[in-house]
Amino acid sequence: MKRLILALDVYERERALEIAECTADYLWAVKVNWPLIIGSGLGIVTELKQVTGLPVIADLKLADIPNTNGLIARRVFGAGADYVIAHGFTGRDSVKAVMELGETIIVVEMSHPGAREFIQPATDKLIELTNELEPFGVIAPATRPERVSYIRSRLKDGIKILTPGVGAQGGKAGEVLKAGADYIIVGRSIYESENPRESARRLHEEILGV
Ligand code: BMP
Repeated sequence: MKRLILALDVYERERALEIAECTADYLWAVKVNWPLIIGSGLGIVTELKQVTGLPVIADLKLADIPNTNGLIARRVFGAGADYVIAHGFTGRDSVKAVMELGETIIVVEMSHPGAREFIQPATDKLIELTNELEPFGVIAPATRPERVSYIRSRLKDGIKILTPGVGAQGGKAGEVLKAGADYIIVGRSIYESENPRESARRLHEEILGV
């Protein structure tokens, strides 16, 4: 089973397409974030889908009023994105505005140290919101497997857990999958490596071994 998501945080269109194409065999999906959209335009979503045949996750971390979230999400789903990531802290109405347009992933906790300041204290409420709205999945930190276990234990069955933070941020694929993650999100350890295909293959093997 494929459980690896490539975080394609480069600016350049050609580099992005090249890395996505050569790693696609080992991926479940490709995630695009602001750097790639700013550098290459929204059309990259459509192109990545054509080149890889994989789902594309638009990691926009939408955090606005419902109308603005909806205006953004409509265009991004329209470009072919299969999933859009939204923050939950802006409230149910803002998240629902995205969910009405397509499959949504809600941030319930982040992987960086600063997440402890404001996001982690709100995780329980964000889990509650998620269980009520039942989106496709949530973002949780691969850098803190114990938090992934905690989130898993409180999340409704069927809601997927996607975890960034493996590799460059210090998280370990095996540990976070054992803690309950469904997918791992990896960026720099793949796209900055000398051989992105080989790096993706190794991570895929590690996943299969769990
Ligand atoms: P990297 O493997 O290079 O650290 O990339 C991780 C990716 O996941 C980046 O696109 C980052 O924006 C995203 N991400 C994260 O690292 N932590 C989070 O809590 C949420 C994220 O979306």
